[in-house]
Amino acid sequence: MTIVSRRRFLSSAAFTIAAARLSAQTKTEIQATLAIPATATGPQVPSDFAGLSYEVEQLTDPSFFSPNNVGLVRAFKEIASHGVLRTGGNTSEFGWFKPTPHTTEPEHPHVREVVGEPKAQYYAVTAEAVRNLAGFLKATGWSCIYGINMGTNTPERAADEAEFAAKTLGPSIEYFQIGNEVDLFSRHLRDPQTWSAKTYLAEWLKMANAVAARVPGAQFGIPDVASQIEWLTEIADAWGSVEHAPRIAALTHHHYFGGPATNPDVNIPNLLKAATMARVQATADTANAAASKMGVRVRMTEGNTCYRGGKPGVSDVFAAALWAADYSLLLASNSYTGVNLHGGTGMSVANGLGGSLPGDQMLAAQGVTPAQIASHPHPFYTPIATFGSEYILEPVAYGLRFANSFAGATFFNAGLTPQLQAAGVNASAYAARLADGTTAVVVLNKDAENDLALRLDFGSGKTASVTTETLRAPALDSREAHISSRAGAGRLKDGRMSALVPHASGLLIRVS
Ligand code: BDP
Repeated sequence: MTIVSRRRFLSSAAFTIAAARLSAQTKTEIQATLAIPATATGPQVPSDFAGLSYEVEQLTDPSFFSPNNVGLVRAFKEIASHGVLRTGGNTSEFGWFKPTPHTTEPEHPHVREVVGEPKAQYYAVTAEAVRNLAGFLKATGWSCIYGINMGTNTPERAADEAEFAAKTLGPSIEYFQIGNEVDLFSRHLRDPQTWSAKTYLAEWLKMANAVAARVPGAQFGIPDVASQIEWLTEIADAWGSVEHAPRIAALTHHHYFGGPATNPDVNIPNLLKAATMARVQATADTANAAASKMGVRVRMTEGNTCYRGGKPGVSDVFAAALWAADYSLLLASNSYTGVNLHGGTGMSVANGLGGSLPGDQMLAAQGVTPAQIASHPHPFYTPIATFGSEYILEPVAYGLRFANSFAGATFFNAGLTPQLQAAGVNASAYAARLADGTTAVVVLNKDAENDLALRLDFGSGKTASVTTETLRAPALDSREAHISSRAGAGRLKDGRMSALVPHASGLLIRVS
């Protein structure tokens, strides 16, 4: 039996009371039977499905994404042996490429300053940082989606940076992403009277074509919207009449459950309820319709539990692990090529949000001491937290890691989740044929009270040995997560087996 764990203790009185309440609820057991089909006809999950998203500002410290930053290299590999790092975020609109130490900062076009929106503070991306990133990606076995400033950049400078990045990173670049959350540019970077999917596309094409002229074979993700998913539809509709269309690798968008931290609706019950994943599904339906028109797949390039830096007690607890596993598998089962959970250092994310995190202000207003505040990861949603010189996997990263057992798998088109919900338990289930030919089922019991007594039917006559993995913690609001695996967990009898999935836990069953 192997166990990997993340344990940090609850520190504030408020959380302790909440924990007692959540774990004192009475439990019942709900029975359900799931039949697993014999042939896998659903979407194929890329082997590098798992992803993380970081701010471009993170590159201002060339020692961060560096092969010498062994703690971070190890943390990435603990999440997935192959994954995709995306650089972007609010700070990407203020990044400028500095090819030599003597290059002076250029004039930055297009800036409007708006109260409440991040101030224009510019970040130099040096050649050294890009070279170190190349070494970091080699050391981790990951590749990257390379984010380029659109908000305050020129086509020529975008092309200079892309050319250097392509040369330096080689096959480690999956594709370029020009612009972050471009649907929000009307708030702070462009004229709200004229900004639209149409004006965006015209501007984007100039930059992308300037890049493509200098980087043969360059591919792009587009449009990386925050929430206006209809922009994907508009772009797909307009695409047929685009002359000299650059090569598109994926349609991209973001999706956070909610936010900001001060919003009382951002809480554990809402995070885990079925309607939360129904919203993810609705977004995926629109995105997929647009993508199939363009002959590409979709990637969720940035998302997490709670925007504007996350919410303590929601983003950094075990509930976030169950959310992340469900979110990732739901998108994988919708043909997404991957999911990038946003995070990084507190400073890099705060810089993109006007200098501070609402979650910190919330804790301070509750009288939480500075030492207790510092015991939380910053930003609160980050999958990999920085505590001094240590990199720690947070519960949300355990959810991504748990979902990553489906990397390289092919889904059975089974529709299992509605069957569990119909039985009266708030749980999700996914089944796939794994890359090694074994059949796997993941059940995420997000129910705060009900245990799930599951009967699985893999088809009569089959006998096979069973391996399990569990994702669990003492309570939904525990600041910890554990994944433990057990080989020889049982055998199928005439194709059938039973399993108990306790409330607030995940179970992976592999039969081979
Ligand atoms: C997105 C931005 C990212 C932020 C994040 C947040 O792309 O830079 O850090 O949301 O609000 O809007 O936490």
